[in-house]
Amino acid sequence: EILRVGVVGAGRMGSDHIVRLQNRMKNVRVAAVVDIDEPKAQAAIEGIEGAKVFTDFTEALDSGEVDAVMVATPGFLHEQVLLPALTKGFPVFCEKPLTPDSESAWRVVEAEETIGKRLIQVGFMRRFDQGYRTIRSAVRSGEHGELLALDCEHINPEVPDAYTGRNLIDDTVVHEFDIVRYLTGEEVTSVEVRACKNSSRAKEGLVDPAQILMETESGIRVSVNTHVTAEYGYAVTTRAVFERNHLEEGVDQVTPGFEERFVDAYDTEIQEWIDGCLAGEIAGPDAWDGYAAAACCEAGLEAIAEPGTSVDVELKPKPDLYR
Ligand code: ISE
Repeated sequence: EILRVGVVGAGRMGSDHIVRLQNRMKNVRVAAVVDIDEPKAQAAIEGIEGAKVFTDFTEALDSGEVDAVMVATPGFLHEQVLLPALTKGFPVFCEKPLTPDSESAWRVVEAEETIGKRLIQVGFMRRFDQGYRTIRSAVRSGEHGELLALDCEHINPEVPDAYTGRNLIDDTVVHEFDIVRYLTGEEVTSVEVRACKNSSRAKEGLVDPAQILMETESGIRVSVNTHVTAEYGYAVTTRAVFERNHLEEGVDQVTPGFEERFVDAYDTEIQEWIDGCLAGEIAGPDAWDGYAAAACCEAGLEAIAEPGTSVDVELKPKPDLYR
């Protein structure tokens, strides 16, 4: 059986996924590409037999030629695709963030809950990275004692022109919000931002570098050093501080961008989604994870406005569907 995927958004991530689906994934084909920028969509399907271009995603959903949807538009445009896709019963892979704020993310959670079935997998690809999986098993097995702290680095060579001050939180640090929840198996309870000397390379309104501090339910301390205009490359590292050992991951891995750094993670993530769609069972990070990350982002945005202040993360009770 072959899964026919409609990709919405032919930007940096959408095009990367199209190449992945077409060249490296099994049991799948790109059936449609949707982008308001038609030439861009056209360029993305070049050489892909049978793929069609749409400028309106509802037309693609109603075409009868798509079995599953991949959403790769900018985060603020996700909800308008997610809600109709859910109503029509399509399994969805949604790039991170699910949506940029918790109110809209909660609407997505509620829509899925109403259907009563998991249809969305959120694109937190780090959960599929071997290094993170190793740390997570050590947390679970307790072989090094309790996990006490996580010290992380998140370096980007540059950010797109459209990247605003808030994107540091809802586009970049959103990965750490999720991976901290994944590694610890706990919710993040508070977020604080420290801002000191700012880079002359950062545009107006962007705190760069920054240090984001978090705490989890059991009191695990997390620090994330961000620098998103670092020019020299892309680097993501984690040091997990256990009672009797420290585990490091990602050290010495500097790549041009995130595509290369996480290529294996992306491949595993997408193949598992394809397999899940074909089996009728979606797994991986879910809409609740997307909502929880959005709630952390909200606290993060409040924290960035008031450096040095710790802001609590507020979560609604978790619906049964995600337990
Ligand atoms: C980008 O959108 C990503 O998802 C990358 O993984 C992240 O490192 C980067 O900061 C974001 O802008």
